[in-house]
Amino acid sequence: MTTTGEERERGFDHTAIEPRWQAAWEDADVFRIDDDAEDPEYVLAMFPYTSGSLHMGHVRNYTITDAFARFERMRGESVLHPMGWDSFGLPAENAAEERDTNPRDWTMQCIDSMRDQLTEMGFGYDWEREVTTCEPEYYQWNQWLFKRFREAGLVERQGAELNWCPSCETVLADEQVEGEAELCWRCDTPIEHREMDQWFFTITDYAEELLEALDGLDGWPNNVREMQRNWIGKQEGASVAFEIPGYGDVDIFTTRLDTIYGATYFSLAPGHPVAQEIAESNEDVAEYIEMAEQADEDDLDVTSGVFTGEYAVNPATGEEIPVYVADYVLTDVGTGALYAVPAHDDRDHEFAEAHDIDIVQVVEPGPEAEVDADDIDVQEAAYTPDGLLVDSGEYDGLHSEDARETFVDVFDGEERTEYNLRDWGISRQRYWGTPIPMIHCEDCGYVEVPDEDLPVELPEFIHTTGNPLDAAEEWKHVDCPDCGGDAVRETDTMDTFVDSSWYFLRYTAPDLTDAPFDADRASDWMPVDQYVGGIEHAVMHLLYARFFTKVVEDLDMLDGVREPFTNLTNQGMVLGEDGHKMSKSRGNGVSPQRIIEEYGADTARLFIMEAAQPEKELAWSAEEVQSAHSFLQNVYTLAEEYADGDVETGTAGSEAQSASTESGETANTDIADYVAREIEATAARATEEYEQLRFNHALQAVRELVSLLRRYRNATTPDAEVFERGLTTAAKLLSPVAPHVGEELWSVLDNDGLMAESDWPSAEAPEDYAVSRRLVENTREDIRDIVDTVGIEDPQTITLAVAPAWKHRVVDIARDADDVVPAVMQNEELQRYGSAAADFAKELAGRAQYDETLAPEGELTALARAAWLIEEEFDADVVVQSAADADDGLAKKAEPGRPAIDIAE
Ligand code: ANZ
Ligand code: ZN
Repeated sequence: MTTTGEERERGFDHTAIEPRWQAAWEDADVFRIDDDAEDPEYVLAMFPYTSGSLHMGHVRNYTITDAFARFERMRGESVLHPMGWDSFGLPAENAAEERDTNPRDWTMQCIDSMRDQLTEMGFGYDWEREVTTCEPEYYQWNQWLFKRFREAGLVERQGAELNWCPSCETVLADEQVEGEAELCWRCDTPIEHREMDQWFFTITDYAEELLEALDGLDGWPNNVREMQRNWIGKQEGASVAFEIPGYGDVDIFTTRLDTIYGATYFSLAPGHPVAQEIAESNEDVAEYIEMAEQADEDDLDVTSGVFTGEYAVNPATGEEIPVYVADYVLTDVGTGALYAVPAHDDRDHEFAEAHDIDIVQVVEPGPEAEVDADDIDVQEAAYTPDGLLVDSGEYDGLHSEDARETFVDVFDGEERTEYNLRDWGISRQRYWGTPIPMIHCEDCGYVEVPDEDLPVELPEFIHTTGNPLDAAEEWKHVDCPDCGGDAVRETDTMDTFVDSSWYFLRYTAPDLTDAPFDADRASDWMPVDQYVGGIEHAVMHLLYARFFTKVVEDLDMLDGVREPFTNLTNQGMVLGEDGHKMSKSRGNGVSPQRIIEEYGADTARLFIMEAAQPEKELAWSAEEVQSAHSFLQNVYTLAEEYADGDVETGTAGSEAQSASTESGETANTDIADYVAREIEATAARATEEYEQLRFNHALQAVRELVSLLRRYRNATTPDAEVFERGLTTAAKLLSPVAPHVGEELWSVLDNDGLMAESDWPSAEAPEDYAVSRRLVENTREDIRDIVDTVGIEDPQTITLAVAPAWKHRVVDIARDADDVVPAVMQNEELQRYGSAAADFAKELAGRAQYDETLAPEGELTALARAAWLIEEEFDADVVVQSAADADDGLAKKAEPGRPAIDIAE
């Protein structure tokens, strides 16, 4: 123990300690993980887009994983906690334009400054595993994987609607189209929609597995799983052919085959081949299709459509129904054709009203329905639930569900499952992304860039209105790998979601030059145990990452890992003090930099973790930031005072074990026991909370422990060993969240090495902790009640008498007995207590439950240990007695779990 003797200013200076410990961690390689580590705990935060500066959302996200990683590491786990950069994307191109630089230099600058900010926050990453997606060392593997996917039949060229600026003659990303009027961001010309061929990953091949496997992801929030289910949108239905004379049979897809008798018109998507065929000889239809293709999806309402003059034959009724081409029918959903039933579908109803089409009811509510059949008027509104068939020929009275089954055979249909999920279009007409490794040759068509020519590196950035890659003449023109003739490179780059679909695999071997990741290591290290990030990625990123994982497993690059993330946590939003989402544009932002400078990283981290559980919204509060800061200073000051010998300590009981005691005083054993048990219990509770990522609860426990230590010090001469253990435990439990202060405390308390590398406190709650605590709390509560109701001004002595053993016996019997009184009366042992036992049994019989209690000796000990708290609270002496020692009158009132209380003034 160091005693300086002289008074000095207490507290820590965050500007001094934080950089110091950051350097110490770095020197000691605390966060490095060896390649040969076996199945480490994989803790991962979604890597940031390289905007140049961290915002509070990042800080929150990364504090969560860092605290959890540190917790696991101290518990003895080897922990993989890497960080990288999602560094491709359009904003870098815009920034480069604005600043007259190029996306690469701009991005690298952003990375450097963000890396510094992360370090200043005290986040501990294995920087040797840093992954940067805009480096050819990384993106070459996007290209390589693209080729493997293509070989596996998972890459297709399909038409897709793109934004086209007729003035700039270029395709625009959605982000480059501005406002309702949809103007080009550069020249303000209204954009057009053009159908163009694009590269797609056929994620729909995995739709069923992506859906099914969601059930097994029980470490994921339900809402995310539900969002993915909806996104995949499985529909079970049937396809049936309708004949359109002159054009042959046209397959429709329906989920309501039971309503086929009510079909009063037929609809084709503008892109349906039969619609196109009709357009050849029908100008109205041709015009409509042209218009629909130009328009944005949401521009047309559901009533938009054109009658073709053709009719389709309803196979159920033999009737001819008019054929429309309507934009609400989507070309790539189902078969792109449907029969419409205005009486039972809202959309069809609206369309029928607008086009004056018949509405024929064929389903009515069954007996189990809440509405009466007579109250339904399908002319007014569609009746959409299942029911009983009417006006359906020989099938009247059949239930919808049965009809759907029956009709598949009757109308020669086929059961068919459809998904809302579309294939993943990965083509982007911009520079700052992964070049798609394809070459187009007039003679050979699309030819892959051979593996040995990978990576296809990005050429120098060119300032231009269109896609810089289109302007990179030298880069663009190459020889065809097949025939050697003149050919052109694909100038589209990949969606940046490709980068983030497998970066978590690359962390296993970030420098590997002959494969995207180390297959054995990845198979061992994956899946990620705890993944933390924003809810905005609930669908796209998480679905694509799941898709990639399944594909690479099927390509034998991974073994036995079909899901990437076992546990997922979406951190809630950070709100400004005004209660709105914190954002630059609102001006309610708090910059992490400023908080670090003013209060230090630990304060920011502690505030964030105490203010709300990770999934909940967090409202910024300057006051609470201040309070977090004070708490850290107070803990630190208490430790310093102890270290400086300003806390007078002694040794409890006879077994003097603390060599650090200088004063040689005797400390009260009961109190020391009490505090020691609270220390253990706190460690147990905090551990459990950390495991569940309920950091705020864990920290609450730490705060309680610290205030107990302070009371301990004020109430008596603390036992040195117990007091120091309390401080050390509090420091350790605090350190995942406030690691710099943790280290500082560790060294103030005279320990060697780093706290980050020390062991987590043992996490077993002491024996009978919960029951003892309840006994003490109830007793204190009862004393307060008595003092209040009786109006005792100045209590002198509080006597507590615990119940005798026989009463415990009665409770034990009551606990198991159906009929308490007879069960007690029949007990031989208890008979000698006569009417007292009977009375007590009668009293118990009226109660609903019997809490677990301690044996009489246990109660005596527990109350004796806690007597000091009662003495402190009521400023009175406390006497704890067994039933035998107590006054008869008092002892009689004692019950198990509820000592009798006498208060003398
Ligand atoms: C007849 C019918 C009658 C339908 C009825 C519904 C209700 P949901 O409803 O979301 O499960 N459909 C089929 N192909 C389509 C396409 N390419 N574009 C737009 N809609 C299409 O989706 C299934 C229903 O969507 C199908 O069932 C079909 O309309 C329509 F009382 O067929 B239904
Ligand atoms: Zn060729």
